[in-house]
Amino acid sequence: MRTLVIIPTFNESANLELIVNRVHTCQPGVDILVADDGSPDGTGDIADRLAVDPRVHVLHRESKQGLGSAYRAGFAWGLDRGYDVLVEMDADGSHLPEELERLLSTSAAGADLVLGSRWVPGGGVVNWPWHRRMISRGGTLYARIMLGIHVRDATGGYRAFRRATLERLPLDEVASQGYCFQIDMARRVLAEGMSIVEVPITFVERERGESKMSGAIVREALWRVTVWGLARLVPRSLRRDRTPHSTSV
Ligand SMILES: Nc1nc2c(ncn2[C@@H]2O[C@H](COP(=O)(O)OP(=O)(O)OP(=O)(O)O)[C@@H](O)[C@H]2O)c(=O)[nH]1
Ligand SMILES: [Mg+2]
Repeated sequence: MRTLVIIPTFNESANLELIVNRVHTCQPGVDILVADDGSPDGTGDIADRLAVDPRVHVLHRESKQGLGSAYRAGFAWGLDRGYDVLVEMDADGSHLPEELERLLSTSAAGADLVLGSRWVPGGGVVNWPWHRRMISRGGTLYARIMLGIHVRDATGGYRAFRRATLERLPLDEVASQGYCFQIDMARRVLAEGMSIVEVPITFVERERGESKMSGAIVREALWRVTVWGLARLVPRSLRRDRTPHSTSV
């Protein structure tokens, strides 16, 4: 199995080398793709330097275009090059490379999508303030109710997709940009009748660099989940019929 770990970066100069080395210490056989959005702090240059190791690759994009867009570009890059498993991992050390083995073995056992989950027995968070816990748990609860998806951690970003899973999804149609991207991908996997398996992870709050979490990212998720949920929950008969065959007087 050829595995690609995709690490999106924006201003992660204090973290990138550490995380790349940790991944290769834990999993020497995996390749890494750093998807950098023109970080002003020089993260892209660090990635280029790390790419003297043939297992490290870099995708440079000119400007900050969002996490969802970075992952879509990373998936396309990995699918084009024949990888069997594509992993999402943050650069800031929140996703422990030491736990990657658990995701990979669950993927190899047949899960179409493996979610690293903070909110299943054995999972958890370290050093997270209460408001981040509330956003994470509240976000998943809202997604469960609105979208009818039965996952415990819908917003987490430590995941392993099998190649065939991504090939079945219309990636070009996924418009979510922030953390809503994770909810969007999970709902699409389930809508296609594919399987999600959650494995416990310990999410450690970043120690270096700045978070890109923002009010706009939370609002995007709220808005999109509400729209998708209403489309699912409101009976068709109550929605305005916009089909070309309808007549209105
Ligand atoms: N390429 C790219 N990467 C991004 C973008 N936004 C965030 N990232 C990266 O995505 C990962 C997750 O972002 P974080 O800022 O750590 O978000 P978070 O983990 O929810 O927030 P914290 O817990 O506060 O760190 C990090 O590796 C970021 O550098 C973006 O627009 N483009
Ligand atoms: Mg983070």
